[in-house]
Amino acid sequence: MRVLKTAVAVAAGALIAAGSAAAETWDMPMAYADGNFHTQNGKAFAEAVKVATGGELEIVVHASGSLFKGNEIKRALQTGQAPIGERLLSAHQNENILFGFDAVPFLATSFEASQTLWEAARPALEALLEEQGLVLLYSVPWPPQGIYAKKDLNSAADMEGLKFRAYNTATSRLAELSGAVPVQIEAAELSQALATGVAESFISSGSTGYDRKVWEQLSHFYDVQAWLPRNYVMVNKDAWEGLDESTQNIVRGVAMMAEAAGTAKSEQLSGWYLSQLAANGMSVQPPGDQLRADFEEIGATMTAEWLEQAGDEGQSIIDKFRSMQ
Ligand code: PCA
Repeated sequence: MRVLKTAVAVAAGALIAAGSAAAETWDMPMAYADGNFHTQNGKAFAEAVKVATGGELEIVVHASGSLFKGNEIKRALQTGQAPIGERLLSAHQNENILFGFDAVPFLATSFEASQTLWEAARPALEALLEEQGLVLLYSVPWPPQGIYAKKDLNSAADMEGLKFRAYNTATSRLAELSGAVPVQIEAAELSQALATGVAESFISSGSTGYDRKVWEQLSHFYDVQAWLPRNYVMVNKDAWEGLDESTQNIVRGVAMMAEAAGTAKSEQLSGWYLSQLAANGMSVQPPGDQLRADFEEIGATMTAEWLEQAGDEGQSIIDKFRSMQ
């Protein structure tokens, strides 16, 4: 009896060892709130990978910048500190201007145009990431970007001197060109920055305004629809190459579905977020004529600056985008 028990225990131990040798667990840092639609989509992606690989690959999502802060995630992936993660790539426009193709003002302002721009830019982005040791899996846009403030903004002149929270160089530049004072803050720290007066205005989607309950400090949202920046889920190349081919194929397939599902969700929730801002007492409106005209002028300057820095590669993305429309 004792021998049998020992044999069963040994066999069970061997099975567990065999199972754990084959199965892999990947930590997935994400920068945004747990309830945010990107995070929820990332969790659905992780769950689907687990089911579809029969548990061979388990992805564990860490939301709200809890494992790595937003501005640390890309480096963590490149250095292999995390195998997979999500990042707003336009935040790295200062590293390579191409990362900012999705934050060029008024280039693509609808979900449809954002999709076309993405199709035009994807090969160049994939190649750039590959050079940096990263494999792109999927990308999902945020809803269109508008301006938050705690007073009426009738023109850019009304933004003079406002402490303006920025999330990348494009949003800093927009602040500067409007006479505001930019300060870089991750979405995870936004509520605190508004509460302590470090920031009093910013540009973002209804999604981030809703996630951060900004109606507690701010009163106005202007639906400028300046651009739809994207989040990107990427894998460290060595980690990717460590997967067998069939697992890679499964992950690719699930990623395609996550891109489609996340994009549909973003579009579907876009109006709902704005209705929630209004339901919580904010004035939600399109920009007036002067504010719109001022932003268009600022946008033209920023577009010219982006094209100048992005050179032929940037121009060819834009030419391809225009030819596809
Ligand atoms: N929310 C993110 C990026 C774009 C958006 O809509 C943020 O404000 O940080």
